[in-house]
Amino acid sequence: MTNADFTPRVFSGIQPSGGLTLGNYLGALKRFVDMQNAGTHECVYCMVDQHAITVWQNPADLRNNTRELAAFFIASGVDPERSILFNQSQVPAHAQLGWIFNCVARMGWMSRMTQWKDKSGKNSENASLGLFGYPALMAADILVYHATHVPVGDDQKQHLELTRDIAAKFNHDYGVDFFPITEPVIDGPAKRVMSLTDGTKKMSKSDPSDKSRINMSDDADAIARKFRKARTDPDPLPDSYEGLKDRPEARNLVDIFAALSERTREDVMGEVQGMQWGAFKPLLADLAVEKLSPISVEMTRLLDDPGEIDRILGRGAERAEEIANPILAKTYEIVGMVASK
Ligand code: AQP
Repeated sequence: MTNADFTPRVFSGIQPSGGLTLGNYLGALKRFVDMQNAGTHECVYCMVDQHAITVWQNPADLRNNTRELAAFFIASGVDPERSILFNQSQVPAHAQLGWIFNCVARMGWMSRMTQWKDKSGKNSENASLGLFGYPALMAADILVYHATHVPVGDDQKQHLELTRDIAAKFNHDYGVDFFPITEPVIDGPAKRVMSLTDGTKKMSKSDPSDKSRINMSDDADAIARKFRKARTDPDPLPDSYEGLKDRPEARNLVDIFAALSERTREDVMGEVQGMQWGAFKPLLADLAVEKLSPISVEMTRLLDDPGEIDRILGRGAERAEEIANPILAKTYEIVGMVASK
């Protein structure tokens, strides 16, 4: 079988660990909406609460962050009728397939994951077993839907390669052609949004400096201030995108502008070439406020009714199970588990 024999299906997830950034929006959410609206794939989107607890989460915060993330999805344009939207813990098939993949993935593969090395740091003896096993659960999140495509930011590339390795090893070991070899979808100008204070580092919610990122909760003043203060070099914008090759901070701001305005980098360069930062930064700030403010206003409105958010997620989980449970049952059968009830 090739991927063309599987139903075209997108899966992606975001951790409800709080502190959503412009990186999450441009690298993930906005592209989830684009894939939904393209109408070519069935789209399954998940708040991966079981991944979030691989590092400590205060229970009350986890509950709030899950609802806030659901509001972020919906306010950004994910339609819970057209896409399937739910939180991971409510579909036990993820964890059940995750266990099987724990037995397929090799220790050596997992130890090479750069996110494991970064997040466990020098204190890996004290990191949770879940943090180490995270990529096997992520493979299960994807493959329990036989997802053919996964839109993610560039930082998730290695985990998707591991997902492909797990699928291939399972298929090989059991002599089946059961799991698709999922294609990562890592494209567009904002596949890796960088920090506003250091163009060589990813924009991230865990950066100690709030100035390094745009939070989805930032108001217009904060957005304008952060872009105004964003680190750049003294030169004006060059004539072409190639001219930004060795200018990571400048390139990042142009990439953000292109992604927010849904234009190509070349098109943007045609407009802004030769500009000084004093002229470009306010343009960028205005654009960001124009695009992000309606999302945060809508999030606030949705969060006024958490019961309705829970109802939407519950319905999404039921729809997700209709796809996931038969795939899990077939996996058990392949593995040799006796279906005794
Ligand atoms: N800076 C980014 N640029 C592009 N895409 C990004 N993503 C995250 N940051 C960027 C994408 O957002 C999705 C959700 O990722 P996650 O739930 O794993 O969140 P995260 O990667 O933990 O977010 P942070 O801010 O990067 O957290 P920390 O600081 O804990 O590492 C993914 O598709 C991811 O690629």
